[in-house]
Amino acid sequence: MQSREKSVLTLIYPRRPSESLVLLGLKKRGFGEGKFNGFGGKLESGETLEESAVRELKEECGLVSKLADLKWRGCLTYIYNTKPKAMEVNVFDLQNWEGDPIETEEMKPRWFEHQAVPLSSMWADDEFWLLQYLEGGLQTPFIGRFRFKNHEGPESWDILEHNIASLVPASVPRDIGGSESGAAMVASTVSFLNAPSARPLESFIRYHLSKGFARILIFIDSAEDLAALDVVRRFPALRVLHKIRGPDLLKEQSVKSPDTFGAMSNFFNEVSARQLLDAELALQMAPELGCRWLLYLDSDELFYTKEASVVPHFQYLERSGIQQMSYLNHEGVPEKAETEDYFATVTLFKQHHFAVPLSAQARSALRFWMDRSKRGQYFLFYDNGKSACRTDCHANPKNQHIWQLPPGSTSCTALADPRHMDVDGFVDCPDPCILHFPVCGLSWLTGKYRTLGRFPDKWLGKVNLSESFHKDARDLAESCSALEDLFMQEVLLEDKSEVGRQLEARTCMRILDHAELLDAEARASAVETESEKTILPLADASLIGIEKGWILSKAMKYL
Ligand code: 8OG
Repeated sequence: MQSREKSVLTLIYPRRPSESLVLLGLKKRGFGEGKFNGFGGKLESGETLEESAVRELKEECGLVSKLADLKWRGCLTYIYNTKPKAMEVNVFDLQNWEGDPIETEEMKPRWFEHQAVPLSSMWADDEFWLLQYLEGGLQTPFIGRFRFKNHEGPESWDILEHNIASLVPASVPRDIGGSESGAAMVASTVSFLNAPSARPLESFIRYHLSKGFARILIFIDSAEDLAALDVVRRFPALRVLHKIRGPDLLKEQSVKSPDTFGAMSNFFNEVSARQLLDAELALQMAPELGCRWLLYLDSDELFYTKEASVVPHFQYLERSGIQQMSYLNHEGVPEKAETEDYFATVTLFKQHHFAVPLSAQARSALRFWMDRSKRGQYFLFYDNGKSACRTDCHANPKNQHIWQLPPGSTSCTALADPRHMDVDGFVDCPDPCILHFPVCGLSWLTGKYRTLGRFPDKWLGKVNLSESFHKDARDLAESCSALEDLFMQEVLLEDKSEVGRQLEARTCMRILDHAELLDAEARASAVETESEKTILPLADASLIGIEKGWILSKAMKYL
């Protein structure tokens, strides 16, 4: 299973709405020759999306636009059965410009009244949305996806799939200012310097944007990380913001978060210290950007929901007076040794142990993981969930997992922790949850520990790191073959019958929709999942005393 590569393009419609006029151009050569369309094209290397739009507009019809006058309105993905790459086309509205349209080598511009737009001489998808958009009937922002039989010739009229919809309007403030109910921001500190590719960052952003997060804020942990920078610049600046680690950010953080800055100043070489400062800055920026909720994630995590959008969930929290909500995290299991993009390819997850049924089958399936791990671990990484927090409640990040709220605030959790059961704060919430994809490929494991270096035995000078996979990987990082052995032994699961047993016992679960949303060819593995389902009998989830005790003891770390 592989994610489909995408070219990023722009498409600009200069308009005079009061006169119902739109400027289109007849394409004189190349892709789309003979068709009328808006103006735009492919991003060139080093350009931002908006810079590219301004350049294409000038080149194709001579109009000069300011960056700020371009208004991002939506994103359309085009797949052609005859082309391996998909096209991700960002649609911009433009109502202010300088100059008059001129014919160029590429395009012959012409004004059209809306009702006279020549749909029969345009790309076939346009009849599904363009007039509605121009007339204000399609609420923006919108996302769409079209599959064509061919990218040229008569078969380019055959649309095999079409789908276009407005994003939940509240989720994305059209312009800066004003906070909408349910509007949320995802922030993350990322480093792809030693990584096999920056494709997962692209998927991280694309996934959260299409799930209705209003803004994504990316802290690029090193100014040398050009691959990460290149990715963030290809998304609309209205929704994807970034900050780069360097003197300016350091200064901003020292001014805006003097306490945390002072407390962390001896630990800047530890990624956790930098993350704490970034999370705090994100919390300060979010309300200014119209976001009522903040979720601070790592770049190997997705905020998963089966629903089309996260907005109704955050609106529900608002109505319930909840200021912080902690979600269960599930841990990805790679079934192949290498992947360029773990988000698009990993579909098997160990369920959080609080979500594992208390059955004999589950006990034996948990044993499998603990026996193959040198440190007897079921999860190889954290199991304390991640939290979303209201941005107006004066919280401080305790760590990357949870926020410290002022007294009187309401925090709830989906983690039914028997060690300190918070009966009032417990909310049964299997969805949304966090999908964690740690070291989901051998080169991701080696890259991660090369980047982390020899981190100290104490976290931020205080908390002792336990003997764990994490510490073992640090100690083995110098030797590629030792890391490979660790990966084969403790991370990778190639054995299909064991996968089947884990699914049957419901320790593991198969989730496909994130991969499908990212345009991976997830269907092949969906078929596999079907057969997994049909061959295997349903798990016996009845509660048996000894299993219940064993699993709860495991959860409480007594075993
Ligand atoms: O640089 P060039 O002119 O080749 O860029 C193609 C332009 O056409 C760009 O603005 C995006 C737009 N475009 C496609 N494919 C499709 C499509 O299938 N439908 C529509 N409406 N526009 C398209 O590249």
